[in-house]
Amino acid sequence: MANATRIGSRTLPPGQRKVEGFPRFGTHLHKPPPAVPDNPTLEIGGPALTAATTMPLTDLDALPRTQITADFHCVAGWSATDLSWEGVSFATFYREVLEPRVATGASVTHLVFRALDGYDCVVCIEDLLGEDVLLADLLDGRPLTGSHGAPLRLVSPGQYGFVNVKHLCAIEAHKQAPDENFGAASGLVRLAFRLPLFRRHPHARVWQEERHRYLSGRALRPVYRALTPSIRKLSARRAGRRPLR
Ligand SMILES: Nc1nc2c(c(=O)[nH]1)N[C@H]1C(S)=C(S)[C@@H](COP(=O)(O)O)O[C@H]1N2
Ligand SMILES: [Mo]
Repeated sequence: MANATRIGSRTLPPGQRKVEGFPRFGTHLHKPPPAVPDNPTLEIGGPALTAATTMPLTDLDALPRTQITADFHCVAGWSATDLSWEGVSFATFYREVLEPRVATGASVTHLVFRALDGYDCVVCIEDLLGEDVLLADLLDGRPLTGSHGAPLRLVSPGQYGFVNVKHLCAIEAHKQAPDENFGAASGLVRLAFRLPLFRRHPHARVWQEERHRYLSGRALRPVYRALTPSIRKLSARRAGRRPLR
């Protein structure tokens, strides 16, 4: 699934429905997008690395760039089609930035992606090294807006939207599965994400319909779908447009 150029029918993964455009969506709900610092950075750290470091995002300019066109699938059941992303392939970033810092004898199993709005997500290393996974700073040729993750976001089209962390500010490398923090926007949302109903699937692959850690993705379709309109409404109300520069 490197590139969403489709041959034949325009299929969506099981249980997904196409939406028009690309809505702002997420556990940030009613909050406006976080402010982007003047000189944005990425904190690089975690127990698998020898030392933590702060990397200015401008350091990414030294790495080769990649462009993909892909559909975007939210676990709640909507899909936005034909989005064009540009940035640095995560595999390249891993090879050039993280791998040289891995402690001798340590092997990285999970990465934690943290965002300026407090959101985070744990992702297994094997799900991140495919050609279609990007640290993206451009959407349809323009710098990411506040709605879609300025200044930098993870894009992993083969995994549900919740893996695609917006507003990245830190990446941690771990030697074993870390605890999930559910760093969502508000106390209530944080509580909700601790409920069994929302336990994230560790791989969250869209074609396998891995919507949930324990429950069948298919069975959950109507539940998640029922929540979608209210989340969309809340998220849209405070959607901002804060470009990267
Ligand atoms: N920082 C941050 N990233 C996030 C979220 C969030 O609330 N905060 N929500 C996730 C969810 S559930 C989805 S579906 C996508 C939505 O991306 P979009 O708002 O660009 O459509 O962002 C994901 N990444
Ligand atoms: Mo989502």
